[in-house]
This record gives sequence, structure tokens and C-alpha cells, in this order.
Amino acid sequence: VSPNVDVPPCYYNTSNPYFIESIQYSSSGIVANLSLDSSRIRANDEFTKPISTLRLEVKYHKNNMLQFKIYDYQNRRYEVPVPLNLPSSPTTTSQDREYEVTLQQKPFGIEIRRKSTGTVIWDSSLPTFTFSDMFIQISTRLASQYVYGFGETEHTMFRRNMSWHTWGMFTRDQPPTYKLNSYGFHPFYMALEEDSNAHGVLLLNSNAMDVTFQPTPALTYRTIGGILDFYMVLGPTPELVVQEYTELIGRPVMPPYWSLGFQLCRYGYRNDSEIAQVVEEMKATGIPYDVQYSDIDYMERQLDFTLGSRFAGLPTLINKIKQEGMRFIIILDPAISGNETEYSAFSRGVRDDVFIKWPDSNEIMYSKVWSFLPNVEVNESLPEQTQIQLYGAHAAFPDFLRNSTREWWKREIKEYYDNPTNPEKSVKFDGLWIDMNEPAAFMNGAMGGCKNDLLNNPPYMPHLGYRSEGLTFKTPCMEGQQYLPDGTPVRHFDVHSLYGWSQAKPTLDGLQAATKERGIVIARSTYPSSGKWAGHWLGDNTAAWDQLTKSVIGMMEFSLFGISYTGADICGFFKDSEYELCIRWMQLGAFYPYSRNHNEKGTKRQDPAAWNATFVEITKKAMNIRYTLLPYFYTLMYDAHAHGSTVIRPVLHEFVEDNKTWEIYEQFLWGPALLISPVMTQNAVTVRAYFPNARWYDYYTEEYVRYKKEYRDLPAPLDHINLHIRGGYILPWQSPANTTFYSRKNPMGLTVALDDAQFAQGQLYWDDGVRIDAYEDGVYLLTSFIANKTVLDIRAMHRGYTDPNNLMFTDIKVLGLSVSVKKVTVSQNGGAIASPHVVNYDNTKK
Ligand code: MIG
Repeated sequence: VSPNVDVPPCYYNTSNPYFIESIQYSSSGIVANLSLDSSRIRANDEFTKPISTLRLEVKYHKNNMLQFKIYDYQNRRYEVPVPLNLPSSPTTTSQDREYEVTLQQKPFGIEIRRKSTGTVIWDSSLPTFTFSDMFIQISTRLASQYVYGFGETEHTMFRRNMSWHTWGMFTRDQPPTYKLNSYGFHPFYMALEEDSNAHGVLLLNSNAMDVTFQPTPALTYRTIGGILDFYMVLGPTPELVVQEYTELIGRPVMPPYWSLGFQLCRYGYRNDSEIAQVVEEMKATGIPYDVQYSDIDYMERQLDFTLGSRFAGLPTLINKIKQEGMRFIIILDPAISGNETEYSAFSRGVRDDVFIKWPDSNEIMYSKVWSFLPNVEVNESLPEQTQIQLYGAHAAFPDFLRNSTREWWKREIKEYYDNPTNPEKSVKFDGLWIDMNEPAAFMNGAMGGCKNDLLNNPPYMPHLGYRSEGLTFKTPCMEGQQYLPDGTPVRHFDVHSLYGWSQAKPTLDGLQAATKERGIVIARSTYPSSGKWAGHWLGDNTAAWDQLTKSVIGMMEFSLFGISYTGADICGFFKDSEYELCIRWMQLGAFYPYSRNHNEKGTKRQDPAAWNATFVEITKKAMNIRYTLLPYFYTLMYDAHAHGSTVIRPVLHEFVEDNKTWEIYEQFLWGPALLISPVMTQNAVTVRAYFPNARWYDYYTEEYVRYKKEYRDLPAPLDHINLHIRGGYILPWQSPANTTFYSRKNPMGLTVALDDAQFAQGQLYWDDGVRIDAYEDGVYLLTSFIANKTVLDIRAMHRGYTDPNNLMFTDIKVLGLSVSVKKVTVSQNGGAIASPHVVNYDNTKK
């Protein structure tokens, strides 16, 4: 192995100094005590001195899921307070378990095999294991070169490059940049085995860490705190890996129907009339559009729960556009200014003791971030950083881990919505967009400077790309005192990367308490299980071509992380967008679950109404397809919420037996049945697309294209995004309209795309689109469709909801029938279904 700067040799012990002293096997797992062979310890400094005794606990939770945990059983250490869904008692038998665990005694190692194939999928009998207070390292051999996941970082392919790359993890206000960790923290990977079985591994640890991929293939984890707590799911398919992982961490939130509509935002609207004007221009284009936003501009001096004078008309505007069937989302930042004389969010926060403090002190730890000082005349012509230096207020950070904080936050949200003292000023938002929750600061550390150098500049600094700044780069000090719900004190050092996670649930709870509807929360910083309450936008990207591919990789990765409501800022956040780029991005963004065009203050307008008539036509065409397919897409969201299936589905999840798909990231699927092949390069008029082994029908012509297991160069003129429907599936759809409020009233249809065996199936989930817990409470309709040769069977599987619009499938298209059809009769419990439409591939053009 050649020396490499990314591999710190001083942290690889030549030999692993731990050995197993005692082992106890039981029907539900293994417990072993580890000891340190002191003759094999290197001369180490204080903080990397290995702990002398450790315990390994292996728990066979399920036939397809096990946990292995290594910790100090003599001294309690911090453990991640994120609850997992574990069976209260193991539900396995040794025969049915899909895995086998073997321990190596000296040096200590753990090996896990897939029983059915004998493949070793974890083997830590490598000479690198060490466990000290602020440096814990473990390595494992991997079953193949095909590893996916670990985030949130920008990289260039979906599968991870195994050639000596190290990736840091620690939540940070870091715009997507190659190799740097951005807003979220996801220590989870999915790996393929050579025979195309798949498994997944979560390291439940929240301390700053890094992972190094080695071509062996192998993987080394280094974390600077907590314990090693691994969970492995055995798949054996990639889809099952995600289903099993989300069963463990919690399934993705069910978004309201309207949140699947197109959304428009920008940073820097000057006043409410500018928003009103944009809304009118957008409506005039006729492009489907459901949601308008306001960024921090609506606030007075960026103070949460206030309304600036230039936005005094916002409540009226929101009420008006809601009358017209649209929705409104506002932003909230976590930090609260401590410089105001009358600011109830702060005074009530102090009263309820919600803010992060200095350790052993009653002093709030203040930093600087959004919120300007009172009584200042902000000179907007100054650069942003100078403005912050001059005008930035003392910012206090709510500790969302505490019950008191959660209650306070929910009350503040609800009060802003209701505004009981001034109801005509109440802001009737439908969703909340939570930014800056890494947590972000506009300075390193806190006012007065950080005090605990050991925590802020730890002996081992994970590879985060800003080593010299230490951990406090753009965030408060690591010694910040936080508390778990049960009152246990924890250091910000340990829970930093849980900040956004801890804000997600109270924000959704507050939103739902206010609006009495399902609503949606879009969070910037996420951790495993954030998806239960929130979606995620991929952050401050740049208006540049490479960001289109990066967004596809990002969404597929978040599918693995159990967050299905995702998307990137369409047309790019930083920099002025450009015509062709923005058109291609609108086409791709029409297939993001979270489809929002958003840009930075000071940049050129880039909303679809800002360009020209051709832009409008092209965007409308793509958006109309999105709206047409929303019944199918909403059903995928339900399937993710109920069963953990992916929505933005990597091609390899459906065709894993074809190893060409293991490399694909320039195409993706909506569920199992719609293949999206976007143009993501400048000046391209064709797109190279892979067609895995299935029947594919062109979405537009409905023609059976006869491409199988091959790459094709498809025509892709500027007004066209290539879409293909997979034979074997039935897609429910509905005629589009300018908002989902109206499209939901339109007639529905089915597209039956037959496979080679003349078979197809599908389903439709339908509810009122806004009811909280509609699925949990059974207030929904689930219909299944099965087509077999010449018979289509439509069956209600669950009848908990009747749509007031008397919806019917008035148009049924059958693609690929191999016999010519003269007459079709369809009946469905007396309900009439009009004009079935049959496309017989033998008599469509080739
Ligand atoms: O300091 O609220 O990622 O979407 O427009 C920047 C202003 C803060 C960062 C978000 C971006 C948002 C911007 N915010």
C-alpha cells in the first residue's frame, strides 16, 4: 500500500491490542468481555490511551437484523439518544437467522456471514481496532467494491470511490462542495455482495467522525466519542435493505398532497407586493404551481415570529392565494436574538430555560447568526459578512433536546399562526422550512471565545476539510451544555449533529397544532430518523451544470437514508442562472419529490415566468406530466410511509441482478415503473440512457421501444425529457390543473403497461390529502389493479375514504397488448368507466 495523505499512519496500530477474555453465548446473542494486552499498546498520549476493558454485545433482534455494540461497561459514556424500533424481545431462531456471527479471540474481531451464501459481509479482524475516550477506530473488510451511502457529502458517482478516500461527518452550514460534509450526518451504507445480494449497516454514533474507503475492499471508521453501536440489515435486495433500515429508524413522513405540487421561492423579495406580483405573473403562465414562499425577508431584522413593515400585507396576500387553492410556506431559523427589549420568543425562552448555556454556569452561550440589532440602520450596500459584524445580534440557541424547549417552540409557532392579540396580522402558513439548524453561526464558536480547547480542537480531528479551525468552524462552542429529555446533561460536542434532528419533530408538532392539517417541514440538517418528520432540500447549490447530476445522486442517497421528500434548488441557488440550464433543471426538477425553484438574494430572477414564452411552454409541458402522474407519485409516498419503499429509486434497486445498473446515477426511477433520463449537460440534444431488462414504453408516444439491456442515444431536444414506462405496471393518473386543489377534482385514468407475459399491476392510495394520520387512522382508499391478458381487475383493498368529487377512471390506456382488440368492456361495481384506450404495439409505428 502506497503512503497516502488521507491515511493517518499514526492511528493505525500495527496490531490490535484487544483480546476476548470471556464469551457467553445465548439464543438471542453473544456477550463478550474484551481486555487490553498492554504489551501491545503504543506509547499514546492521554486522550488516545485505550480503555482497558470493553464489552461486546451482539443481539439477534430479527432474522434479518442484528446489533453489535462495543462499549465501556465500567464507565458510562454518551450514547445517541435517538430511539430505534427494536423488538422488545428477539424474534429469531438460529435456523431462520439469515446471518451467522463468529468472534475471533486474539486479536479481537467480529465476523458476520450471510448464511445462505457463506459470504462474509463484515470482518473486523483487522489490525486497527482501538477504543479510547476521544479516538475510536474500527475497520472491516467489505464484500465488494460496491458501497452506497454515508452523508451528507458531495461526490461524483452514486457508488463510492473505494480508492483511499476519507470522508468526514459533522453537520455544518457547508454548501455542497466536493468532499466536504454538508448539513446532515448519515453514518449508514448499503453494500452489494458479488452475487448481488445487498445489506445495510448503521453506526449509531453522533460524534464527529470520518470513514476511509480502501480498495481491499475495506472501510475504516474513526469517531471521537460515544460508543460503537452497529446495526446490520440483511436485505437481501437493495429495496429490502431500505425497508428494513426504515423499519429500524422510522418510516418517511407522509407529505400532504399539495406539497407534491410545484413551489416557488427566492431569497431577497423586497416586500409583499413583489411576492404578489410574482404570483400573478406565475399564474398568468398557466404552469402548474401550488406553493409560494417567503424567506427570512418577511421578518423584522430576521427575528423569528415577527413581521417586518415591508411585509405588513403578507397575511392578506397569504389568505388571498389560499382562497385560490394555493399554499404558503415560511422559513424559521433556530437562533433567537437576546438583544431585544420586548421580544416574547426570547423572554419566554429564558423563562422556560430553553437555551444552550455555558457549562456549570447560568449564562446563555451567545454566538452570532441571523437577527440584526434593534435600532440600527442597516447599510445594505455593505458585504453580508460586514453587515453581520456591525449589526449582528447576540444569538441564543434553543436546545431542542429538552422537553421545555420543544413545548416553547410549539407554542411560539402556534401563537404566530393564531396571533390572538392581533388576528388580522396572523400568518396562516401551511408548511415550515427550517434552516441554519446544523446549528449554523456566522462566527466560529461563541461571543467571548470558546474555553474548552480539548473539545473544540480534539486530539484527533476528523477529516472535515477545515482542520485548522477545529470543530467550532461556523458553529457554537462544543462545551455548550445541553440536556436530554430525562434531564441527563450532554455536551454540544456529542449532540452537535443531532441539532437539526431534534428540531424536526417539535416543528412538525407545532405546525400541526397550528394548522390542524398534516403540513410539511423541510429541514436542512438531518440525522437518521429525521425522515419521520421532515423532508430535506439539498442546500445552497450553484447554478452550474454539474449540480444536476449531483442532485440526482443526493436524492438517491437520501432514499437510502429514509428521507423521501427531497430535491435541490431548481435552477441553482448561488449565481445567476442561465436559460438552457434553467430549462433542463425545470425538466429534471419536475421529477424531484420536493420541486422548488429557489435562488439567492441579489441574483437574477429565475422563476419560470421570468424568461420567455418558450421557457413557459417547455416548463408547462414537464410540470403537466408531473401533475398528471401525481396519483401514482402520491401512492409511492404512501408506500414509503407505510412500508419503507423508496420513491426516488436508483435503477439498481429494481435490476440488481444486472450489474451494469450498479454504476447508474444519471437516470433514476419513480418507484418501480417510471424511468427518468434527464439531460444534464450543456448543448446536448441527445441523452444516453440504459434500458434494463424489461419492456419499456415511451411515455409520450406510448410506443413499445424494444430496447433491452442496452444503452441507447435518445433524441432529447430542449423541450423534451425522456420518460419510459415499464411493462408490468399500472399507473394511476389524473388530468392536471394549475394547482393540486383543482387537479384533485379532475377525472382519473389508468395506464396499463403490459409486460412480455401480458401482465401488469399497480395500486392507488388516495385520501383527502391533508388529514393528519390519514393512513394511521385508516381514512384512506387503497385500490389495486391487476391486468392479465385481456382482463383488468380493479379492487378496493381498503375503503376508508370516499372522495367528494366522485372520481372515476374515465380513461384507461392499455399499452402493448399483443392481440388486436376490437371491443373492450369494463365494469367496476356498477361505476361507469368511459372510453378505454388500447395501444396495440403491433400496430403502432416502430
Ligand atoms: O445565511 O435564509 O440554505 O436556502 O435562502 C443564509 C436565507 C441563510 C440559507 C439557506 C437558503 C436561504 C438562506 N439561508
